[in-house]
Amino acid sequence: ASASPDAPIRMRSYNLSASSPAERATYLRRPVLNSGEMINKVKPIVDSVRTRGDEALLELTAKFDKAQMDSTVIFPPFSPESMKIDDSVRKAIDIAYSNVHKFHAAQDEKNTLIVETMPGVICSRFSRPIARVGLYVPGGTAILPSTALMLGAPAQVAGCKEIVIATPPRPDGSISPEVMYVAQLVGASAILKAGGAQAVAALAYGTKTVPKVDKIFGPGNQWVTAAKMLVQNDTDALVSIDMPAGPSEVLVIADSTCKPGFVAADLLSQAEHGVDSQVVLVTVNLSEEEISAIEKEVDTQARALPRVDIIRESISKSLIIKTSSAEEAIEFSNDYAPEHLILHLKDASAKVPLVQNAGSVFVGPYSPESCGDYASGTNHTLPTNGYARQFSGVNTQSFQKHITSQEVTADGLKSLGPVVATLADCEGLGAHANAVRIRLRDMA
Ligand code: HSO
Ligand code: ZN
Repeated sequence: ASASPDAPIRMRSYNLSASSPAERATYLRRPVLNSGEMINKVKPIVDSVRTRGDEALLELTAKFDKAQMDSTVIFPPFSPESMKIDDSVRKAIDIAYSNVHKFHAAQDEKNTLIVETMPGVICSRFSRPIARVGLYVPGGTAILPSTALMLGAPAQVAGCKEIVIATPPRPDGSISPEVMYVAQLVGASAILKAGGAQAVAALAYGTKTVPKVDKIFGPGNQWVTAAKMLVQNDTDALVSIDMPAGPSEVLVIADSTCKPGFVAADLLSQAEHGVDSQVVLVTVNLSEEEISAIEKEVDTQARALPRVDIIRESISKSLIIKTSSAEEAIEFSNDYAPEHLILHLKDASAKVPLVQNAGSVFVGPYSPESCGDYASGTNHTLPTNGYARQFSGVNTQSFQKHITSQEVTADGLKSLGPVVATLADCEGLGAHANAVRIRLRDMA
C-alpha cells in the first residue's frame, strides 16, 4: 500500500475461474485477529475495574480518554443543554427512530406459542425481556448516534427494564448531544461515560455507581471485543454478549446493468469506516472497460472524500473478484458470508433466494448500505468476519429470552407417563420414573 497522494486508489483484482482452490480460500480470508494476545492485554484492565470499581474506572478514563471526572455515570432526566442538536439532525433522528422502532416492534413475538403435542400435553413458549442491558456506543474517529439508536430501539421494544448506554466521553467529560438525544428517545436508564475494556468491565461487574447488566451489546475496537469475550467467560460476571465482532465489511455484486458510480459509492461508504474495513467487489460478466469504469469512479470519488486517508488504506487491501454468472458470484458471497451484501444485478430481488449467508442484504440500485446503516428500519449491528454463517444481526429477540412451559392433564399423563417411565428406566434414573409412576398409581 502506498500512502502517496498521487498513487491510484484501487483494489486488487482476480479472476475466480482462473484461481486455484488455495487462491480462492485466500480471497475469503479476513485479516487475522489476534484475540489471544488482546485478551492478555485487556485482562489487567478488566481486573482492576472488577476489584477497584469506580476508582479504577475514573483513572482509566483519565488515561485513555483524557477526561478528568468525579463520576462516570449520569441518570435521567438528562439536561436539555446536553441534548441540544440541530433541528435538521433531530428530525432525521426522529424518522430513523420511527422506522427502526417499527421494524423491530414487528419482530416482537407477543403471542405465546401453544402446541398440544399429545392430547392433554400442552407445551408453550413465551418471551420475557432481558432485564438489564448494556449498549456500547463506540467513540473513536466518528461519533455514532446511529449505533445508540440501533441498539436502544430494540431494547426498548423488547421491554428491557434497565438500558445502560456506555460511550467514551470527550476530554471535557461530556457526551455528544446527538448520542444524548438518542439515549433519551430510547429511554436509557443511565449513561456510562467510559469506553474500551474498562467500560465493558464496569457493565459486566457493576461498581458502586455503575449498574451491572445481564447482556452487553455493540461494536467496538479490539479492546472492547476482547473485553466482551473475557467477561462472557467469567461465571462470576454472569453476563452474555451479542456476538463476536470484527472490522466492518461489504460485498457488492455487480453486473452490466449497474451504474459504476453507484457501485463505487457503495464500496467507499464501507471503506471509510476504518483502515481495516473489508471491501469486496464481485463482478458478473463485466468487460475490462466496465471494470475500469468502476475503478475510475472509486479513485475519483475517493479523492473528494474527507476520510480519503482511511479509504486509501482500506481500498488498497480490498478485492475485485471476476465471475461469469450471478450464481457463481452469489456462491462466492455465501462462502465469504459478508456482513453487508449489495446486489447491483438485473432482477436483483429474484436472486435473494440464493443468498444463504449474509448479515443484511441491499437489493437493487436504489438500496445503498447507508439506508440500513441509518434509517430504513433494519439493524446495522451485524455479524462480521464470516460469522454470518451462524449469527443473526441484532434484533428484538436479542434482547429477550424464551421460556418454555408445559401443563400435562391427568389424562395426558396417563398416555405420556409410561413413555417417560420407560425412557427413565432405560437411563437407569429410578427417581425420574418414580415421579411419573407415583402419580399413575394415585390415579388408578
Ligand atoms: N456500517 C456500519 C454502521 C454504521 N455506518 C454506523 C454508519 N454509521 C457497520 O455496520
Ligand atoms: Zn456504515
